[in-house]
Amino acid sequence: MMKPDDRSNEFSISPHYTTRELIPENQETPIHFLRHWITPEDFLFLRNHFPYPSLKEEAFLLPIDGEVKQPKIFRYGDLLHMPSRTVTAVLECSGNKRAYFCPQVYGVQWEDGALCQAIWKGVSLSYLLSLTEIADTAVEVVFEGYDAGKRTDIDGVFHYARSLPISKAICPDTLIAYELNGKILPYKHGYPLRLIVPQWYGMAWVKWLKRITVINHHFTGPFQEIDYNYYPCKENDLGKRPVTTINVNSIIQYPLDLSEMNTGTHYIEGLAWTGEGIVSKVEISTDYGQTWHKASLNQDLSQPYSWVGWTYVWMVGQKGEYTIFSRATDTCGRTQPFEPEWNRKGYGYNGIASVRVKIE
Ligand SMILES: Nc1nc2c(c(=O)[nH]1)N[C@H]1C(S)=C(S)[C@@H](COP(=O)(O)O)O[C@H]1N2
Ligand SMILES: [Mo]
Repeated sequence: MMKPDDRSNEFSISPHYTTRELIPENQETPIHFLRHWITPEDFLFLRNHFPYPSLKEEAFLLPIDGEVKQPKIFRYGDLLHMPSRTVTAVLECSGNKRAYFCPQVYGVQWEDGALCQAIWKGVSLSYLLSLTEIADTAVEVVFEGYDAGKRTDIDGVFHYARSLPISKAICPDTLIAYELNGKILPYKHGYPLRLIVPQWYGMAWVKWLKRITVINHHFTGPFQEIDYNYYPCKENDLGKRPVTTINVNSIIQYPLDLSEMNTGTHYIEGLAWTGEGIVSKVEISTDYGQTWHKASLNQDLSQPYSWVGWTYVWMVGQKGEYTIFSRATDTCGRTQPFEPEWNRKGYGYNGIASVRVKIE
């Protein structure tokens, strides 16, 4: 017979020990909180596959070994004194906007707020690799995090781990970061050390770095080979390809969806970003895409990996219900499509953004 207190026992380990600490923390940022050029720490989204790791002293040692001529263990304190590099870069989860896929897909139902822009400071990974010297046999670099746990699909306990091809690993702006927005990297964002991979979706930006291993083959960990691949077919794995660079994308931040507004002049505002080249134009339509009008890009603060704010002055005299579309294009000629490619795990959504407004 079930005792009435059976369930409460689960939680009686400590009065503060609830399931909240056992499940990974995932939180998005309402897009009207993303109105700063640099997202303040308190407004950063959080994406975790496992509960937060507890860090011991080893977390301040970073080994680099494998296919290198001089394996080394770098101390956190030494990294702080090496030549530093700073990048302003967009961080977007590849599952951002997943909730908008039709038909719907399983996974964290992110709307548009798994996105931020921050200033990341650290040491170029290429600098560290120049000290360890990469062997000719090297193919990829694997980054393992301290967090670990079980998965729902395969047995075993896994650390969060991802790889980069050598070509991306040695980009000068691929960083081992120790600072975010001018302060010590916050614990929830990977303290003490985290990988920064500008232009790639967030899954590549491994937090709580435990070790870096150069390997002579393709890495096949589950966060590389199962997750973070586009599977365009529902029934099989045909067309499978890895998720890498960020798709060209935009959001409308003003007005918010389903706003009521007066006739007159309105400043439609939002953000646009891309992972290849830079954003070359943003266009707005208020007639379901029949006509498009260029928004002005506020490029004063622009940097190679940053988002760009845009504004479109809309003069509306006619009362009624409208849908406003925004569509960004980048210098590589990529444009947001009406229908992004559906894929089973719901990555890379970049369909034209829209909000509905009522003019009264
Ligand atoms: N160690 C570790 N690194 C990780 C993850 C993780 O679960 N564990 N999640 C990744 C994913 S999918 C994203 S989108 C970003 C989110 O970074 P944030 O939580 O700092 O916003 O971290 C990446 N790095
Ligand atoms: Mo992500």
